[in-house]
Amino acid sequence: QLNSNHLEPVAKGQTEHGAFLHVKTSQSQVHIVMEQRTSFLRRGKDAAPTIVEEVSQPRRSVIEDTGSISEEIRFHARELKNYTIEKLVAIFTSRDQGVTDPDTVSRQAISEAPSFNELFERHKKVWHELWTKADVNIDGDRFVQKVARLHVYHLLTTASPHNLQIDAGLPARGLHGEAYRGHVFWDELYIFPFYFLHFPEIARALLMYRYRRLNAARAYAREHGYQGAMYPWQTAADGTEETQVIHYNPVSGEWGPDLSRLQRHVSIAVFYNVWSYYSFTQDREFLEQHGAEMMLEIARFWASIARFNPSTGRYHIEGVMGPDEYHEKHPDTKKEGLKDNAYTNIMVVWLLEKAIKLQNLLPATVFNNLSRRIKFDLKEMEQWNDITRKMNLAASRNGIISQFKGYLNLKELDWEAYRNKYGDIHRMDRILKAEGDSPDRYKVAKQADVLMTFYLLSPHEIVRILRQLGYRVGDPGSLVKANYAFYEPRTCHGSTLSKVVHSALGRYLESKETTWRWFLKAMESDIYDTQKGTTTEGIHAGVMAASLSIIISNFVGISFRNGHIMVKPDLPSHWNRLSFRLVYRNNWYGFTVSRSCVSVRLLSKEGSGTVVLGDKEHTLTPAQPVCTLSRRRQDAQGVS
Ligand code: IFM
Repeated sequence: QLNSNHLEPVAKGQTEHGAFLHVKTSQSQVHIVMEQRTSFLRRGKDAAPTIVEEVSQPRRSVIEDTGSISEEIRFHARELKNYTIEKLVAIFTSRDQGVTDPDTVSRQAISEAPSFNELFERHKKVWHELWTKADVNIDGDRFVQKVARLHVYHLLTTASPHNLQIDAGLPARGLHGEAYRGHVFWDELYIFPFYFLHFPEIARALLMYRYRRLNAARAYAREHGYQGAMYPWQTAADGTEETQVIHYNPVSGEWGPDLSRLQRHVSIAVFYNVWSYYSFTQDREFLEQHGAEMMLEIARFWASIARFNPSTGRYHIEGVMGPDEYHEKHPDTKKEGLKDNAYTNIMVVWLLEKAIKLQNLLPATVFNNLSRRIKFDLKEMEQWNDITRKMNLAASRNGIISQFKGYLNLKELDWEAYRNKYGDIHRMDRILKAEGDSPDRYKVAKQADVLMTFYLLSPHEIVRILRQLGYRVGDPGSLVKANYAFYEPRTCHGSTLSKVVHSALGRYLESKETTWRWFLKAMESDIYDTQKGTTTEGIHAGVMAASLSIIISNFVGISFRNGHIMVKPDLPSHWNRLSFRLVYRNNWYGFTVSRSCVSVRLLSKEGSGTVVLGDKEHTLTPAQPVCTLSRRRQDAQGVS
């Protein structure tokens, strides 16, 4: 029952060369003008098309309806002759830069437009440039090759170089349908690495969407009694909270409360993306003028929501939800939200440490000016530092990090019984609620939550943070293995995002099989519409982009450390060869990985970069642009 009619007619009519249609969006009042030119051509077999109005005068008429216009062309066709009708449309909106009257501009554009053939040549050239930067070429796997390109294509039709000029975020479901009303979520966390590695300028433009909504995030924090900036779970044009408050359950046919706005962790994602963008690009201008301000304000928010409890001697965060959307509150309480969600608390420690670093990272004048502008006092960092040592994590047993306070005491779900009864149990929340029960009572998750921490931080980093907080933990490898073994079987994977997280973690489990199994499920998500109907409402941009990241991070084994590119390939055994390009810290590199050899080439004409292949460090320069590692040496170095 959503209103799917978003356009109001303004004007339309016939023109000398075709027709035009002027509409405006019903809420935001953006004017959109489409001006059409139709030419009637006859194409000889080899000859270029020529305008042949004189040969057989076509009769044109327009058909008008409310908010629509079309053209009808009648002519006498001769048997065995080819005819071409060329329709060009110019589209301008009142939001285009340098345009005050989209009517005039579109009319002028269409009258000056060259032929379709010429436009098509330009179009191909632009796409060729995009593909050169983003393509991944896989020999040995037709399915993955096809789907990887499908994913690249849909990401680029959602956010492309056009985004540099417009104030737009990246909607979780692309620009392809009405799912989630085009809202922007934390899914950026999964999507941005694609842009960091192939189009950092687009990533920057998307981050600017967040920066322009920093004031709205400040207001949202204040509205809830916090300091700094709290980004809303779902956001659209003006940066205010857009999350629905009721949720339809198709299993029961009833509406119920929706608390998902308590996913305050979206502010962790914004911080993480700003920091990652800076690490990938070293774009100091962005950091100094925009990024640092977002980071400090987000850190302030987390420091204000974390409350010190003198009786535990620790900081706690309450009233939030983790990425697992099934748990909305503790069972048998009315209070909304959870206490001490591990993903949130660990990531907050990580981000506060990064925010503290800003003081030394920024030039003193920049830091001081910014502090003055946002009334930042260095004493705040003392408290942040205290939190990084005393943040609470709910008690853990046998190396299992408890998802939140009380999680380990929840009931086990009878998975077999539900599988037998319902078959598809991806949405256990809806099933349990329809039965008058609640997922809050069970160890059942929609998607990776504790494991999400391992998607963003390395197991070493997590162990370091846990030890710093005073928790006894074993070695990083055992920690990730134990938590995967515990949480994966208790997860429904009701979100496509869950699949990429579980695939990515395969690298720490030393399990090629795990990586591959989840990777395939991720690749199948949209092309097969595995959620049965959700793809028709819009693509899943998160899984599309993150599946491409798995190719780079897991199969080619690329990671970035201290400005170096580390490469440890682990290709699926049936892949013969893989090649692609990426940009890191302003230098473009070309990678070719085959069964017998890995080679990396510096493509930029200036600059230099360090690549670590196997255990050997190579400095690539324009004079010495290539490094290679042969299969024999890979084997000797234990690279599979
Ligand atoms: O942001 C996600 C969330 O993690 C799971 N449900 C769908 C949202 C939008 O993709």
